[in-house]
Amino acid sequence: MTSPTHNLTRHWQELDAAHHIHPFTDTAALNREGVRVITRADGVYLWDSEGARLIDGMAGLWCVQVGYGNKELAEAGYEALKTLPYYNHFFKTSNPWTIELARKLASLLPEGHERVLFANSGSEANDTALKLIRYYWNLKGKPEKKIHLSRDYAYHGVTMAAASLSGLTPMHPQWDLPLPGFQKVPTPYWFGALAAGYDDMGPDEFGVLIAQKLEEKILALGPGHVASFSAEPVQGAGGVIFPPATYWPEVQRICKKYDVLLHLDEVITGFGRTGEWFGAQTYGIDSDIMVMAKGLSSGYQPISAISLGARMADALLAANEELVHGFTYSGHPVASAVALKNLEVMEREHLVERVKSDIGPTFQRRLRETFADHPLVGDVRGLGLLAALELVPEKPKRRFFPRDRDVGTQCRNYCFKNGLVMRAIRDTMVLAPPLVISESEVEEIISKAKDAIDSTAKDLGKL
Ligand code: PXG
Repeated sequence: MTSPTHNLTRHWQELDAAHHIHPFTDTAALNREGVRVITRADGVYLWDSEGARLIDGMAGLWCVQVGYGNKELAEAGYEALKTLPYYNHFFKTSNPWTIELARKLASLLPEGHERVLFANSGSEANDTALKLIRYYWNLKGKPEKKIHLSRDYAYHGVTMAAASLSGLTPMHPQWDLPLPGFQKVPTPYWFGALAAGYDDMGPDEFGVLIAQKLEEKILALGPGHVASFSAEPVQGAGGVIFPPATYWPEVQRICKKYDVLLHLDEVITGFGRTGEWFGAQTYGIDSDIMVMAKGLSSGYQPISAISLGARMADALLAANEELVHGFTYSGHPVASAVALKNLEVMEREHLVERVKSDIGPTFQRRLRETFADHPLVGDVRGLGLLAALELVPEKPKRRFFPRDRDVGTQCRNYCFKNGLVMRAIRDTMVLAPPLVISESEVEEIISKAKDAIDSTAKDLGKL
């Protein structure tokens, strides 16, 4: 490709505006502004076509665990492309990379999860999981167990079923969703509890209260009608919501009591983000079915997986019939080769241990040292390399700015201007950097984030 020049940027912006419709974007508005064209990346940095460098505090979309520019992953993909660029698993066939990947995942997953299916995205994996849940209850002679419960603020993807499962309400009206049979329960978002109308109480008490809302919902619907409860161990795109310690034990008790399958969405929390391989391990969650994507290949290739706990795997195999499901690209050899290499690199470099006991704690400590007393920051929360800063009008009140002030977007715009990618979810600023980030890069993120938050605070007359 020609080296980027000013004219090339304009050229790409015009072509993009003429032909490309963007995800989760007002494309008409973007076309007036002109898109930013990212041309290369290395480590934790991105460069655009104007030569501007950005430090990526979001690991792409929460996925680039090993950082950008890892040659081993690139070479693994190239080797597979040369050797077996495509073949499928439909005709009683398989390939070495997918087989090895399935085995590797079984060794990393929580106990009991010995078998996996592959897909190409988190949405497809969740869609598949819901089909398998429906199939399970049909096999068990309980076809009336069909309702899928999930939480407010959940993000599970965009297919018809995954969007129905999602609890971010703006995801529904354009498509007449949710589909029938999808119902929501509240989220254990303690920081937002007062604003949502709950009484003032500590996180532990709140965790139990919200778990019990799940129980109330199951009882109201009738346990005989409820198929599953779906949840992210820590809610990501909904606002980086860490559950109080009391929440997951209570949820598990309730799911067991009413025979409701527990479907864990590990798309963000999987592959080291919270300091263990999976959020299930961080929170001690015993699930029936898990989905993973993103960090599985560090985003280098589209690939996702669904793992089955013993109960579901046994039922599926005991059925002794064709599983009428699968994608052309399920277990793609190139994606599998890259994912396998990604897991090898993560293990060899001890990236998960690093998040747990080295860079993760440093990141968390430095965020708290820098922002705990900041006049605009009402909460600093996080674990491993996942964190959120709540921008609030008045601390320590746990109240929010009016939505139309769009303080988060204002802050995010300052971040981009300062060369930092930090995401705003409502007025919650979110960080999830690559797991290979160094201490000095953490300092760079924190200093750029502080500049942006200071500038936002000044605009609001708070500094
Ligand atoms: N589950 C979770 C928990 C996710 O975060 C998906 C499923 C869907 O994965 P696919 O591969 O179908 O996109 C996700 C994806 C954001 C953002 O802005 C987050 C996601 C995707 C796009 C944007 O935070 N998460």
